Amino acid sequence: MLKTSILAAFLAVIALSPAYAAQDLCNEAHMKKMDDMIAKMTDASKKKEATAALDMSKAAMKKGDTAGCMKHMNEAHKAMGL
Ligand SMILES: [Cu+2]
Repeated sequence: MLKTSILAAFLAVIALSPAYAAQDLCNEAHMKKMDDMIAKMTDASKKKEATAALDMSKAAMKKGDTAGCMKHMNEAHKAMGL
């Protein structure tokens, strides 16, 4: 069940042009926005989770690893409740 919905979500992302989505989210402007949003989080453990995921996302972005950047970005979004 869970695997099926993850796969469905994954396919939906591909259908919606991953290049555009990655370009839209894996950049300095969005990272700044994420930092601001995380700074406003009130749940300490979720905040820590989001910060850790975003750090990994930034590291992947610097390496030019867009897939890794998006993977960790999604984890950060999830921790943020997005
Ligand atoms: Cu983001």
